[in-house]
Amino acid sequence: MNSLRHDWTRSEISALFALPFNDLLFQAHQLHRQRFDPNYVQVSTLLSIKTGACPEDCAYCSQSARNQADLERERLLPLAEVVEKARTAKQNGASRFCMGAAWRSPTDKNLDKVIAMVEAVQALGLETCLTLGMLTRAQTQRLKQAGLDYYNHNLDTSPEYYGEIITTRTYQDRLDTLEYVREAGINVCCGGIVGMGEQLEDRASLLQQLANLPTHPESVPINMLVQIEGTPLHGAEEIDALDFVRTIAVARILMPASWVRLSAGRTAMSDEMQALCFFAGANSIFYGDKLLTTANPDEHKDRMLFDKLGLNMTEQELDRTANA
Ligand code: SAM
Ligand code: DTB
Ligand code: SF4
Repeated sequence: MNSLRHDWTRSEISALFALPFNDLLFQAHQLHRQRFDPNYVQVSTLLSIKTGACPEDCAYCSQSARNQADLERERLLPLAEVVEKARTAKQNGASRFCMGAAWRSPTDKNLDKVIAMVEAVQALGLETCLTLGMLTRAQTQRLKQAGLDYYNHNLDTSPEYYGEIITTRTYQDRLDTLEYVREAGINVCCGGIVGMGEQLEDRASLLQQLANLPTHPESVPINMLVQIEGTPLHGAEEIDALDFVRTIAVARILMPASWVRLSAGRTAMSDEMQALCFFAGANSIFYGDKLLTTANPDEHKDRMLFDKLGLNMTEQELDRTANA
């Protein structure tokens, strides 16, 4: 099996994007089979535990106080409500529960409350994931002690395009938080968004940033922009479906041991497009009818898709020799 690389050059990545589609998908799928059961898709359910009124200016986001999206703001949810939602997610088949908050960074007081949520969700037998914005080193240590499994913090786009999307925090701020999460020994979930009007080179550059981190993120969410009225990116040029599939395939090739998550944007994708994404190496999704503030396909729809494709949400014993 190939060893993991952290020295991908831009021209190598651009060459992958330029491959004939069949050659790219074949290469990605072969690599996928070497390390993963190709018929298993891990499912996580999201919950927004604190919604809206965010001081950051992310141009895609419904939750930024600077955007004009029609959104009901909500303070930090009570513990009991979070536990109830997590219990339902588990009953519906989720293996991980991800809690997101519209903060630039959590205060230590808020972190205490979130830690109680992590402990309660874990006690239900679910893996836990948080996305709360920037963290300090000390905060990551506390989350590790609480037993947090994953922290999601996205690079969002290329360093070159970043200034068009966010001005209230730097790329380096994001890299710093990712470093603290990694140092603390929490699994890193880090990816980005495509379909924000970026060029193909920006997608190559984002994937280069991710693949050349000292350790690949264990989970790489590839979001397709959910266009939200009242945000600056409403009306942005949409990404071509096959270019989206190519982005998944290149992520799989650059980070062959990582879980590649087909994330936001699935309500706008056909079954056929999602099937190609799974073939290209996507092996996790968000499951349940809501992402943070926007719609996701409901459980029934996803179960039908999984049935049609013969995909499982439950991990089976993998005989690697049979898949090689
Ligand atoms: N406030 C925290 C932060 O930004 O780090 C955590 C929550 S934030 C909503 C988590 C991620 O969701 C963002 O980094 C972005 O990649 C993704 N996201 C937000 N709005 C999106 C949209 N409209 N379409 C696609 N992805 C989106
Ligand atoms: C990620 O990369 N995508 C998720 C999760 N991490 C937190 C969030 C998607 C949000 C989509 C827009 C919304 O529902 O507000
Ligand atoms: Fe705030 Fe996160 Fe939305 Fe940016 S992406 S506006 S930081 S909630």
